[in-house]
Amino acid sequence: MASIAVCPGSFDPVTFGHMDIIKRASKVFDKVYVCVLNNTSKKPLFTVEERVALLQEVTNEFGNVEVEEFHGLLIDYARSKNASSIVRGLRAVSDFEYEMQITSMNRVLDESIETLFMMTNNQYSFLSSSIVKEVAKYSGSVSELVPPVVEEALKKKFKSN
Ligand code: COD
Repeated sequence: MASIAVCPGSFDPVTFGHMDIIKRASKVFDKVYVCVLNNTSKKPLFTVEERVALLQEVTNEFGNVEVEEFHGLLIDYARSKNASSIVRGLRAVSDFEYEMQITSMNRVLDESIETLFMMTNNQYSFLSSSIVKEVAKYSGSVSELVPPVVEEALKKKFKSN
């Protein structure tokens, strides 16, 4: 039976930190679904369609990765894909409390789907979409943090705002 995982997130926008987790998950699982979901505590800069398009472009090189959007509960999406696992990245201790909360809730909703954590690559331990947006907003260079296509999209977004 094929091993299937979901890498969920807001991806607003996708960064090298996200890509590192997706790439590593794609080596562990036969199939990885990257899913753009709504995080009610965040106000996104990019539309869902824009986030999906950027993710598709930058994960194209990984043959077993598919990008989709879902409007609903992550656990329902994972179930619909027959996924055995949800893969999340962990950065600092500050990520832990939030991750523990959503992992516990997801386990209450369906205990058969495991959440697995991958430690961030050291070089991306400080990296988040929020930091990228803040630097780009004030015209700083984000070329070390995101792929060129995302850098371009950020430039356009802040020019038109
Ligand atoms: N290094 C390693 N990992 C990283 C890095 C980095 N530099 N940056 C981000 N990551 C990881 C994050 O830890 C996360 O695992 C993933 O990449 C995505 O990150 P974000 O910030 O884009 O995504 P989040 O945390 O906003 O995603 C939250 C969800 C959208 C998954 C969540 O809100 C959700 O499941 N929403 C749907 C409704 C639902 O089911 N809620 C849960 C029930 S309580």
